Amino acid sequence: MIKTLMMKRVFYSLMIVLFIGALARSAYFYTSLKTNVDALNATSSMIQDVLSQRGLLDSFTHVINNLFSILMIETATFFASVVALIFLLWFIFRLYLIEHSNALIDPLTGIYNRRAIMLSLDHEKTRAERFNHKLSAAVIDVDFFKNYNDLNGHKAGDKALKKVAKIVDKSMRRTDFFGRIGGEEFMIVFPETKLSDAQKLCERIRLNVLNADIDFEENMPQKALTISIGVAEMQDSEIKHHNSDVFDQADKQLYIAKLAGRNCVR
Ligand code: GH3
Ligand code: MG
Ligand code: MG
Repeated sequence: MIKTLMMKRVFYSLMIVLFIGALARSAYFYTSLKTNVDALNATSSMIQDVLSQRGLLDSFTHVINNLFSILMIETATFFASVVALIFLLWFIFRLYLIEHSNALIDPLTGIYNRRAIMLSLDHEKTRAERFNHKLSAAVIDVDFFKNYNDLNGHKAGDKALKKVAKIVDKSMRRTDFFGRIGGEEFMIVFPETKLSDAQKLCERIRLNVLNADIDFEENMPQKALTISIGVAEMQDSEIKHHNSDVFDQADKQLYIAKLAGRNCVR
């Protein structure tokens, strides 16, 4: 009985202690929360007070506006730089293309210049040697062209040279290379072509020039502007000993064509 009473007293005492503890804890929590909220409110109203003071808010807005303007200017500058860079790259690329074509194209006729056609010949010689293929070349010379110039003037001579180059270019296969080696002389490189085939192609080219309508050709002694062509095929000895190249051989053949009376293929 006494034990039960004692137990009850301990229980009630414990409950009272717990109740007082919880009350004290709640009071502490309430007080600290209230203090924090008050502090926050005080801070916020202080900021508002500071900002709403005359001039301060204005200068704050001004600073924000300035920052925004700077951002806009920087963005615009960035895009302008990108556009300028793209334009510059395009310009450099165009210059490169012009320089590149100037280095390889003859300005009068628009076909390969001497440098380009000689490079093509060298390249094709190496290929022919490597794969054991045939290779032929032709040298073309306009007949009595000094005569044509003397009769019709240098300007008409230029025009006639352009026309001859155009006719030859149109008469060729797309796999062949054609260039002006200087003055009124041209060269064709025929990859993978034996001598007899190259001669047939050259005969067709000669006829096309003979039959074309070229200004003032009726004033020429032979009543037409004609070409002579020397053709040669690359020889094994040339590959092995690097002597007398196909170009020299074609040039010799051209000389023979001239001696044979011009307007012919040899
Ligand atoms: P051949 O039949 O023996 O070849 O006689 P040709 O008169 O054609 O040969 P020649 O070498 O005596 O004269 C070549 C002429 O080609 C002389 C030169 O005035 C002319 N010529 C060379 N290059 C040009 C050019 O770019 N434009 C013009 N209009 N004439 C040129
Ligand atoms: Mg000549
Ligand atoms: Mg000539």
